[in-house]
Amino acid sequence: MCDSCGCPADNSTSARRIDLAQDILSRNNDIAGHNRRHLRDRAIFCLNIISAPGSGKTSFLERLGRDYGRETAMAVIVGDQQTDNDQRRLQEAGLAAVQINTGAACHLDADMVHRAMHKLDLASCKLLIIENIGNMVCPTAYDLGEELRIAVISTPEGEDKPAKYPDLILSSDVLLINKVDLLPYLTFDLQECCRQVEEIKPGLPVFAVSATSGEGMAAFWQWLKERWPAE
Ligand SMILES: Nc1nc2c(ncn2[C@@H]2O[C@H](COP(=O)(O)OP(=O)(O)O)[C@@H](O)[C@H]2O)c(=O)[nH]1
Ligand SMILES: [Mg+2]
Repeated sequence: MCDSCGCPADNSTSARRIDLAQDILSRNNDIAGHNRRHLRDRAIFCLNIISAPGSGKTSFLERLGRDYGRETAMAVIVGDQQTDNDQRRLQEAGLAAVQINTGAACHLDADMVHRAMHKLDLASCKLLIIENIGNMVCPTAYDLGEELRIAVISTPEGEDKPAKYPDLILSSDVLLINKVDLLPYLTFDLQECCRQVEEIKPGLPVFAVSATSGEGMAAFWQWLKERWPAE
C-alpha cells in the first residue's frame, strides 16, 4: 500500500496488506456502483480524467465548457490536494463545479465523489466530469462510477509516458495527447508515443489535442457523443 494515503497501488507482498487493500477496493467498488446507478437513473454520462499535474486537464475542461456548454449541460467535480483554484477557473468558464481537497491523499475515491455529487444541482446535467488528482498511478486503482475513463498526457512530458505508466493506459478508454500546439518547439515523437500505446492496449482511441488552440477538440467531442446512450 502507498504509505501516504493507504491506496493499494503498490506491489506489496504482505498478506495483511493485500487483505486490507482488497477491503478498501471492495468498499470503494460498492460505492462506485451506487454512483453509477444514481447517474444512469438520471441519464447523466460520467467521465473520469486522469493525468500528471499540469497536463492540461482543467484547461481542457474550460475549453469544453466554453465550446459545448450551451449545447450540453455539464458539471465538474475536481480534486486537488489544496486550493479551490480549479473550481474557480471552471466556474468562470460557465461550468457548475465542486472542489474536493484531499489533503494527504493522492487519488479521489468513490465516497468523496458521492459526497461531492450531493453538493451539485444535477437536475439538468447531462455530462458529469471528474477531474482526478494529478497523479498517473494511484487514481487508476479506483473506480469512481464513471462510464468512460480518459487518460491525458501532454507533449512536454515526453513520448515515453505510456511505456512508463502502462496501468493508466490499460485502465483507460481513450487517450488525449494534449499541448500539440507545442510540437514545433519540442522533441516529442508523436508516432513513437502512439506505438507504445498500441503495444500496451491495441486499438485504444488516441486524440491529439490542444486546449490552447482548440485543435482536435471537435473530433474528440464527436467521438464522445457517439458513446452516449441514445436519449
Ligand atoms: N501550450 C499549451 N499549454 C497548455 C495547454 N493546456 C494547458 N496548458 C497550460 O498548462 C498549464 C497547466 O494546465 P492545467 O489545465 O492547470 O493542468 P492540470 O493540472 O492538468 O489541470 C497551464 O499553464 C496551462 O495554461 C495546451 O494545450 N497548450
Ligand atoms: Mg487541474
